[in-house]
Amino acid sequence: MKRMIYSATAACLIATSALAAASTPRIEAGWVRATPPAARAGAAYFNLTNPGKAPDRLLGGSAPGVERVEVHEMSMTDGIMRMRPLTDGLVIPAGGTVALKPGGYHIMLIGLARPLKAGESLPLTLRFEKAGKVTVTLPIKTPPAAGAH
Ligand SMILES: [Cu+2]
Repeated sequence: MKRMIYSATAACLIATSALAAASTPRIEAGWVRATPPAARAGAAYFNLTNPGKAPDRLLGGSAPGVERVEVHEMSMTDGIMRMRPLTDGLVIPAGGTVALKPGGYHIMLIGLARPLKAGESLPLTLRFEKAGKVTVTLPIKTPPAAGAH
């Protein structure tokens, strides 16, 4: 009887890890904005796809040389661009993609130990409610000037 319980538990563990692998969020077209020398904060952008059958939530993360990694939303309120941290995280629907891009959702890199230099890269670890931690290495780039075509 005891043996049967053990094998049932093992089968259950295998099923759970297979499920986790199938629902690991995909991070594509990612980049980090290069910062001027004295900047204390930067931002990262990417397309986030949840291939899983259940919604997941991006909660935050970590990166070397960065004090805090937060999920932010930028929006226009009363004609003013405002930025606010998403304290409950960013929901990614099952099978859906959410774009983190300039002027919208973004990853805020707060408390930079050193500037983010174009041409270098930043390993960014993202923390999800269900999928746990996912690490991606993003290129650091200087975007075209605002308003440029
Ligand atoms: Cu922000």
